[in-house]
Amino acid sequence: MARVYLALGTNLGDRMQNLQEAIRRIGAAVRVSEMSSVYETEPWGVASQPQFLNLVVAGETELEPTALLETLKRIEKDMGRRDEVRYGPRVIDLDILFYDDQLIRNPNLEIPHPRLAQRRFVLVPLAEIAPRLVHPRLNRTIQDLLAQLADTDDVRLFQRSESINLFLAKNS
Ligand code: PH2
Ligand code: MG
Ligand code: MG
Repeated sequence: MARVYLALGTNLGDRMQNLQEAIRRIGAAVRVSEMSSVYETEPWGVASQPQFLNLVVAGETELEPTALLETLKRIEKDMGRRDEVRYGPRVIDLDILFYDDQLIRNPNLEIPHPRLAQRRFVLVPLAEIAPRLVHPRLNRTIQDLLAQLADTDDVRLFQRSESINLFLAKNS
């Protein structure tokens, strides 16, 4: 059993609905035990696109890293994601941030996620659920990484995690 942290992002269609549907589907592969609030965030990479909603979840899985990656890609595809512009708009994006404290670098998968320490839209929700988690490559806590971060892009609380939990409980 491995402990994993996943980042979710969406900026097309009904964004809250996309997050809820993705979390429901992820539940078949990962027993989600923690969930951050939802944040509305300035697009990073490609500026002229809608604002994103982002959140982070943590949970336990029996899947190996590559099997987890395949599962997440399958969910993205099934939810209507198409091959698109790098950093451009998307219905749903599911990224593996951490898999236990494993360090993985191959052409298809890098864990920890290579850009997480540069992104406020990941570090802010991650710091909400795991401020003292140590990044196993950088050997720094999430709250340290956030405190040192240069990225000043806007990350605003959109919906508190308690209300999402209520929504999920109602719909499961
Ligand atoms: N995802 C991207 C590109 N840019 N910007 C924000 N704010 N949030 C994202 O999730 C995001 C992004 C590609 O994965
Ligand atoms: Mg991404
Ligand atoms: Mg991705």
